[in-house]
Amino acid sequence: FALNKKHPEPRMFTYHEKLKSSYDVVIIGAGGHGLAAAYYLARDHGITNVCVLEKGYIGGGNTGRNTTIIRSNYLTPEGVKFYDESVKLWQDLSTDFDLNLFYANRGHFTLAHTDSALRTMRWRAEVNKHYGVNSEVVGPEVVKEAAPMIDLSCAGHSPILGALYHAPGSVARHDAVAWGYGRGADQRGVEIHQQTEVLGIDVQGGKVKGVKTSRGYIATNKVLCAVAGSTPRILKMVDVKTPLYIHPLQAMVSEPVKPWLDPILVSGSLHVYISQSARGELVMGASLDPYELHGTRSTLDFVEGLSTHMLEMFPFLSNVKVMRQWAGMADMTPDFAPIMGMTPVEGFYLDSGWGTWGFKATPVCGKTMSHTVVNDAPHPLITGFSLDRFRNFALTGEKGAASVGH
Ligand code: FAD
Ligand code: PYC
Repeated sequence: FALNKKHPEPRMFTYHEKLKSSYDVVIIGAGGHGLAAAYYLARDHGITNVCVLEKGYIGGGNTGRNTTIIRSNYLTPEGVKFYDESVKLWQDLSTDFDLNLFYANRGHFTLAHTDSALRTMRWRAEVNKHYGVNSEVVGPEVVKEAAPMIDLSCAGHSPILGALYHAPGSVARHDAVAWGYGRGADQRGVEIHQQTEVLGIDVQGGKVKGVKTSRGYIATNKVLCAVAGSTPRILKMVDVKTPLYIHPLQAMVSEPVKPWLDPILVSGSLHVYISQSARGELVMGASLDPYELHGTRSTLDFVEGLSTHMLEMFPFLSNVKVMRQWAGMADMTPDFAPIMGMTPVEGFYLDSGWGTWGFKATPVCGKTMSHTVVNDAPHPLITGFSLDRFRNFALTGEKGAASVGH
């Protein structure tokens, strides 16, 4: 047996035996957001003395647990502009990384079963069009044309009156996104340390001085926290208060079946959504669990409720088997918009409040947070998402566009 000496470089990531004693920037969390920030810090700003610390493995948090829906049909001007920028970045990522992300443009329907839901769809469509985003309200016949297997009456009790149709709606392979950003950052000199937990943050005189980890102390003046469902634990270390609360969000997939569903469908009233993956699995989810819990337990109650409503829309699925179910910890905000940018602690930057909606934002978060860390000022696209908004009563209300029931 002979090793292939032509390719001595690692296939994906370099293993670093030791942490350095200091870095220019320390990023906590090797999910999509932390790795994207590392990637753009290196690629766009030339800052490579950076480490990403991950207590588990790359993409093992919500990045590897989500249902991969990408869209920009939000409700507020701040949201629409921000997510639209992300959708544009998504379209080039596979080429950028030289890695197939299975990015698939499918079209996205948010089904309306009541007059009041239709009114919100019209509102969203108008805001979207105003900012150049392709969304429009359509009748039930368009839904039937796009998904012929659907029962438009939903078992007779929740007839579909129309939908918000968003042509750019897409799906992608979620863990490949983390790998692509991670590999791109690694190739540019960023160090990724898995199995390395942040245990404390050294703050002196209101400024970040270093980070205590399970593998030793690191000196640094800049820390970016991108840990989604673990954000409250990190915030305790710097004594910063936010209105974040953690709820489980569950999902499940079926056994693979032949392709029959092109678009992504979300039902507001039935509180379920579905798409079909490149492998043929039906990827399905429901509402947030109604209790606060810092855990990733998945429940029978969830599978039963979701299956019941799914069969109301698609009765022919009654013999299709459920293969896997799981949960992630969603870091929810009161207004369903993220919390991004600077904090009262100098050198501590926050990328959080991603709740049930942050996968689609991965590229734009990397772009805007790297800019914010480098310039010590929030990127213009994230000023509506500052922590201050809760003190100033200037919320960015996105609940009507959250897609998942609450
Ligand atoms: P994560 O991927 O969670 O990464 C954070 C990382 O930080 C983790 O790997 C964790 O191990 C690490 N970490 C935590 N504490 C520490 C510590 N002390 N030291 C070191 N490392 C630490 N969004 C959408 O846009 N579309 C969807 O369809 C969608 N569906 C979803 C479905 C489900 C079931 C769930 C749970 C979420 C869904 N989301 C969706 C939301 C989306 O998954 C998240 O908002 C997004 O993945 C957050 O990415 P992240 O990189 O910020 O966090
Ligand atoms: O943000 O589109 C979304 C979404 C769908 C399911 C979970 N999040």
